[in-house]
Amino acid sequence: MKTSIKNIKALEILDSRGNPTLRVFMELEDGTKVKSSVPSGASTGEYEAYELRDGDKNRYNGKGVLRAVENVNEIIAPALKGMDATNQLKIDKTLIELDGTKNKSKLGANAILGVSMAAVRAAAASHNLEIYQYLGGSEANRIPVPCMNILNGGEHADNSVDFQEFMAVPIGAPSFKEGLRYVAETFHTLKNILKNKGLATSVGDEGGFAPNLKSNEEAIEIIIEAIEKAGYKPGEDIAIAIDSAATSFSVNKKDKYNLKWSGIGEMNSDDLINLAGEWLKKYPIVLWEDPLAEEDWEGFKKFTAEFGDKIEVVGDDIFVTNTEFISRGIKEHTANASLIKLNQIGTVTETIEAVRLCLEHGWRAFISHRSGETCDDFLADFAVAMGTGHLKSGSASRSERLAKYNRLLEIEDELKGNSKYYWK
Ligand code: 2PG
Ligand code: MG
Repeated sequence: MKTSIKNIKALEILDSRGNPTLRVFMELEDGTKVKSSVPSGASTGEYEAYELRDGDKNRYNGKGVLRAVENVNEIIAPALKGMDATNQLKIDKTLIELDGTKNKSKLGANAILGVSMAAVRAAAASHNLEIYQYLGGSEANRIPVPCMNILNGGEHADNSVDFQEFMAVPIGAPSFKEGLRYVAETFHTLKNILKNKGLATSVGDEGGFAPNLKSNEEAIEIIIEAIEKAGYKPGEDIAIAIDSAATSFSVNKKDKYNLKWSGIGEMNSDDLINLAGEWLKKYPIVLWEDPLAEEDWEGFKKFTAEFGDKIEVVGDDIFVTNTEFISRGIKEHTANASLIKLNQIGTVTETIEAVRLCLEHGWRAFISHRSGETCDDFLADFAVAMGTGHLKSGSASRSERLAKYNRLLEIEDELKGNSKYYWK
């Protein structure tokens, strides 16, 4: 068969932080050749699928992925050879069975995801289809609103800001192209403001600025100033989204927090909820991700009860793109959206299942990159295919971030006026 898998091979490459990751090459019988590269997180959830690293301190501080590479070359490749690349369900099921563990710790979710994504890419290419068409069908035309993380803190930066991501969200733009321009201009204006204040304009892992600010709130105020100075109306043209990544400053991953980077110190869940309430009164915030830590189901529920009718409350570390946790969240009203990261669960099929589960229950699904990325732009096509309306891929600097945004520009252009762009 033309679309049968002929060869699979993996290679150890480096991600945007200079840490090893995998690139998987796949060849089909009809001569189609593709490659896919795997991202890697820093503020990871406890129950994410397992990222297999060598642990050999003599190489890359133990972060090598030669075992995962070997698992692709020696175990996965022989098992998948001859299989039809268009049968994604079978491929992903086979990968899950070959691994046999609950969290993909035997072969490594990094090994598995590289192959799973390569199969999608190969099948699409073999049919002369773009990935967003192959996965999303011929009517896939919704381009996601780019939630651009222009100010970095927490574990993604070495500064005094506790909350990990402050995103500019071009909710009032007429198209993706214009939306991207709105927030890229805001990014550049922010740089000038920081410079004029004598603050650092170096960037964090996701390309946003990482200045030492006097408070977490100053991050929002300075972004609002940048939005206005760039000529836009806060809340109308551009709104704000936050990812607290609260697990990273939680002491017990539950209800005790220590805002260590700013030096604010101890807080409990109620303190964080009250703080959010104050900010929501003052600032045009439309989305808040991980306002509380991954084991703080009670806090999350309270937060959602208070603010869920006004804003999108997204669970990242708490749900880890896993339908088991999302189902519990839906039942317990823990949030009203889930973050979606392919490598948190490890196969394309399971990621699509997570998205569907959200949409079927009136939740939103927020498609996301990882803080460690490559220039692979699979995520952009995936977001259009899922049609979930928003994605985050970092800032307007660092090519691994722009690769996704630029791909979305391409897709919007290709759809020749038949695309849709709207916040909700
Ligand atoms: C997050 C992500 C991506 P990381 O917390 O949402 O922005 O960070 O990849 O480090 O988990
Ligand atoms: Mg997050």
